[in-house]
Amino acid sequence: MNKISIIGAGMTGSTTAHWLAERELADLVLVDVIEGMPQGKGLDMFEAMPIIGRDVEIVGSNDYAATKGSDIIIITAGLPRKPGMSRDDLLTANAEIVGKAAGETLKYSPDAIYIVLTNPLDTMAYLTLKLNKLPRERVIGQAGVLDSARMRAFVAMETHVSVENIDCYVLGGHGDEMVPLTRHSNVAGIPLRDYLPSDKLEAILNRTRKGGGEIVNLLKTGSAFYAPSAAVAQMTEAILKDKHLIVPCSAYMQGEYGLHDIFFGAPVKLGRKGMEQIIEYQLDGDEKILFEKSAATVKETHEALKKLVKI
Ligand code: TXD
Repeated sequence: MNKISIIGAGMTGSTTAHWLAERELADLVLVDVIEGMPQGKGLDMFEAMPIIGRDVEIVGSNDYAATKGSDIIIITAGLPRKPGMSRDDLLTANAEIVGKAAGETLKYSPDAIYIVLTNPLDTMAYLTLKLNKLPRERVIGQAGVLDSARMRAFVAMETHVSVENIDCYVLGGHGDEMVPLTRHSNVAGIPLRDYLPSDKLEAILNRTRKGGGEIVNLLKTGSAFYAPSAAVAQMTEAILKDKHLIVPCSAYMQGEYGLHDIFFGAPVKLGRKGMEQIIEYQLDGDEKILFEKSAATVKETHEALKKLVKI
């Protein structure tokens, strides 16, 4: 059986475990700093397994030793946003938490692939890669699957077409400058910008960019977790089953899209080695401008991180 450790057993971490257990993909370990909480959630979830008929072990711990020998480490530890906060406002607090989680887990699972969720996402993935000195194949940030799913959901609401017929690609950084692509996104093969009138399309793009904030404002405490954890479960399955699935993820750029030394959202092929390939779309002039703007914002946060942590 494969083994997956989820660091941070809060809303996103525990819901990720839930989706993963249903898929019977791996034994699961939940780690959190709160005493008893990951143990309680792990036991409760394991007690559901006889009902749904899945043979996976699920345990919780406050000790990183429990993560020993993991194939995949999922990092969701850290503070979520409150209404009015940007993802970047979380940088100082979460850099410390993610730095610790990355370092401690590597001691017990030197070969693991990391999927990072904690915000500010692109920069936390960058921190994990740099601190742990890992090859770029082994660190992937989750953002694009979620942002694209939000866009797909909004298109489905507008068009009354099955969500399965709708493919969307939201690339760039996981912030307000993310780049929803309308030429590459489509409804049953018809490019979105041909399918929807421009005002409706523009409204969907705006709602997508602010999709995370919309949930934060509704929940008042905490941020989205169902769709984010479904996204990470899809990525995890693609890796463990060596599917070579192309989905938008945050990956470390080494020249792709003209970018260097930055985590950035792009279509990425996921398989057993982790991030197997970054797919480069042909971008038109307008799309290039949006990419550059988004990359500049992510770079700024990477630079702010470098002032906080020696990497
Ligand atoms: O798309 C994405 N990338 C995201 C990112 C989608 C959803 C959530 N996203 C981010 O993940 C969010 O902005 C936060 O930065 C993290 C966690 O969000 P979540 O909603 O799960 O927050 P919770 O419910 O507060 O859970 C965080 C848990 C909580 O139980 C803390 O006790 C724990 O993290 N925590 C720690 N665990 C282990 N080790 C340390 N040091 C630690 N510190 C806090």
